[in-house]
Amino acid sequence: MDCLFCKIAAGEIPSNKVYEDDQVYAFHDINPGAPTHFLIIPKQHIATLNDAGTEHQALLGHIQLVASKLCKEMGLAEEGYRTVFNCNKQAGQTVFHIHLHVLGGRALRWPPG
Ligand code: IU
Repeated sequence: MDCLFCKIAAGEIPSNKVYEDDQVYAFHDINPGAPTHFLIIPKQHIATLNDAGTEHQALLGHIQLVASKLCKEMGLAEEGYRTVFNCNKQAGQTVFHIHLHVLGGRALRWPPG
């Protein structure tokens, strides 16, 4: 499969790694939207959130818990941070391998644009 994020997770394309375990890989976004902006991706290819099913329930929960764990370690937890899955065109999804955006380090506006 020709998927950029599969290649990043496999270490075939370099990235600025934040965290890795048997299920997920996290790396700094190349075009950060906040002082801290990293992505958490499953090692397993799932194109969009629409393609996730009950078999991915634990994996999706794991991704969210990795986000909070890393934010605590980075000192972002007290001030706060945001986690976002963009799904498909109108949400601005550009890479079709699900990724949880984690943004922090500044006040974030709501609702997002
Ligand atoms: P989106 O939700 O699909 O729009 O997010 C894709 C993100 O992936 C976006 O923030 C890009 O800056 C980021 N990204 C990256 O970190 N490394 C890459 O090689 C590519 C995109 I292409």
